[in-house]
Amino acid sequence: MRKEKVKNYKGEDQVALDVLKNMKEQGLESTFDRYQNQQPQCGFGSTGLCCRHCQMGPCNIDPFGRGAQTGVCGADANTIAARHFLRIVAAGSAAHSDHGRSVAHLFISTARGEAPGYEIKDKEKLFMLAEIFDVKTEGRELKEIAEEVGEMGLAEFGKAYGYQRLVVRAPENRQKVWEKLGITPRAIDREVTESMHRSGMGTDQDFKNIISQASRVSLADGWGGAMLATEMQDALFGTPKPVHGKANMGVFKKDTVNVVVHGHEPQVSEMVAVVAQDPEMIKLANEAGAKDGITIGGICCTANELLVRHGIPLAGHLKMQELIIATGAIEAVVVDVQCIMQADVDLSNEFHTKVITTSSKAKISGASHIEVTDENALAKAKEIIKIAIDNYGNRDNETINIPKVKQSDVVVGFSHETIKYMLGGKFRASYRPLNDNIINGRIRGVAGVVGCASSTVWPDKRPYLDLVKELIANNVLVVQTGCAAAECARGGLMVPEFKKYAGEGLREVCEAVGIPPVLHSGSCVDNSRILIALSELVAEGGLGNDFSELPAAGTCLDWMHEKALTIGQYFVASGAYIVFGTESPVAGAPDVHKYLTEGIEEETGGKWAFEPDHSKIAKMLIAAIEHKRDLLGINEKKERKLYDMEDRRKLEVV
Ligand code: SF4
Ligand code: MSK
Repeated sequence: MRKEKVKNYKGEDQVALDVLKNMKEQGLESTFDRYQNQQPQCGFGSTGLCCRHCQMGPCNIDPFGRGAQTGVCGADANTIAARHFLRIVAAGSAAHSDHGRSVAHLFISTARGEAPGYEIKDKEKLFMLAEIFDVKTEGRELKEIAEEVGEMGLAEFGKAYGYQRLVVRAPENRQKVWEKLGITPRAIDREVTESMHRSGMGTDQDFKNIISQASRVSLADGWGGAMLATEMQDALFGTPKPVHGKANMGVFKKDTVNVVVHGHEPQVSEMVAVVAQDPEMIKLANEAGAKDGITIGGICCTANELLVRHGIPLAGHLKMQELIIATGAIEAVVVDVQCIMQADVDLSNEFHTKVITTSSKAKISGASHIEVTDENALAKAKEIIKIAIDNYGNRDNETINIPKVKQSDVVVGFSHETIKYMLGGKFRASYRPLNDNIINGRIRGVAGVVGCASSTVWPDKRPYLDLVKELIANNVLVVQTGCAAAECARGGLMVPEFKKYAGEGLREVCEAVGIPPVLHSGSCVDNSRILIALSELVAEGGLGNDFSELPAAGTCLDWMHEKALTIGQYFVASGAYIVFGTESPVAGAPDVHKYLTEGIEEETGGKWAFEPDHSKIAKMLIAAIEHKRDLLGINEKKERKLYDMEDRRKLEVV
């Protein structure tokens, strides 16, 4: 391992700072050091002005107009930046959708009885999917229905003709907008392939046309691959319902065998979690000296999946993965796909920790590989847990440093079905109360605060906590997914008691309904839940006839993965206002930037904003929500008190 001078840190996340201090004393580097070591990063790349799509390049465009204004082939800044944007969005779509494909395969294996340990847990969800896919249910056995639904789901990836079936869940007016623009998504794989084709040398060279494909490939994710992943996972593992859990690094104990599950696809981690509760395994752990048994703690979206369905503790998000390993108390890090830092392996070698890869798609040099398939998952999960138990005795007790931090309690699991149920009860499940409270102004609107928490920002600041506090203080209901949700869970924002920090109107509604003002809806693919919740708001009536009319907006502060840009683009293409807390990835091409932040609104009804000053973002979202309220004619005349930064600082995080 490269041991370089580690920077001094100051910041607000004491838990992380304690571990970072310890790492510094041991001469261990972290993602934060590597980020510093990369400075200054390439200005051409970060503003979208670098093209290496053919071997005549790489080509750069001089943003100051002094040097080259075209690539060797004549491609200008707009073409190069738009292609760059499209390839990011296509890659994000590919990642989410390949996840969805794995779930569809597991769904079919489970239906055929070829995947021991898995079962179809949520029959209502299965029947919902059967209805959308026109699969007959009457007089048929469940496994037959499930197999056909699985096949239909799988066909969405590669079918030769037609459009994504799940788009029928969008409001009718929205479907018409897509039809008019020619961006209704076809087969998922086709959209990804066409994106790669169009963005290659010498094909699509009209930036608006390129961005329109970015819309279509992103919609193939939001209303295709990601939505299929969410719904099929719900059918397999259960649709999330409110559940108590814990969040933060201290979930791991000195006297337990500690296993981290990390990545995105819950197939492996579901089995690992089941096996960890097996009395035989607990006995083995006890015999190995771990008197309190086995602890499973999650990182990234695998963590979110387990937390929202089973209340299994969430240890942290993306940028905490190394800090968790550096506690020296982790026997095994079991990873599946996406957001796994290669550096985890080197760091683990400084301790007794074993990194175990499980997917044929994601091996890491130096890690152990145990290939998990639908058929062998149960057996392999046992093998993995036994490896972790055997490794417990190899700990160096002197280097163990689990931060002494109070775990944050959380109440999570707010799927759109749950929200509907909580609003109206079992027999009158409906979004009506939410619509009414938005119309009467108690709740001003809804904000999605989602996506990554990257090494570019923290631990100097915890911007998600500030943002969410400001939003709820201004009576905006917050819905979260991904690492943004993990950060707010760690920060103690996801308990009903947190409603005391909400504005009066939102607080009253939360009290009446029994929900926190900050709703954890799941992982990155579960942004599809937000799309469906918004469809429900439109269908319920009184808030316009399309997403673009709703008093709603979304944000991701420090996005990292390509998937985040894809999510942003499918919301923009669905009619939403989306603010990302970074510089524009197409800043070097002012025409493309202007189109994404202004012109595209005339077409899709949604638009982007990029604002690196995070302290401004709550106000931008609130202003957008109030603007939509004005247009709907539901804004009352009386003056409202807007909480500003000063007021917000007075709010304490529990
Ligand atoms: Fe350069 Fe054009 Fe090739 Fe891109 S496609 S690397 S701009 S020559
Ligand atoms: S894990 S994609 S850092 S949210 Fe979904 Fe977190 Fe972003 Fe990975």
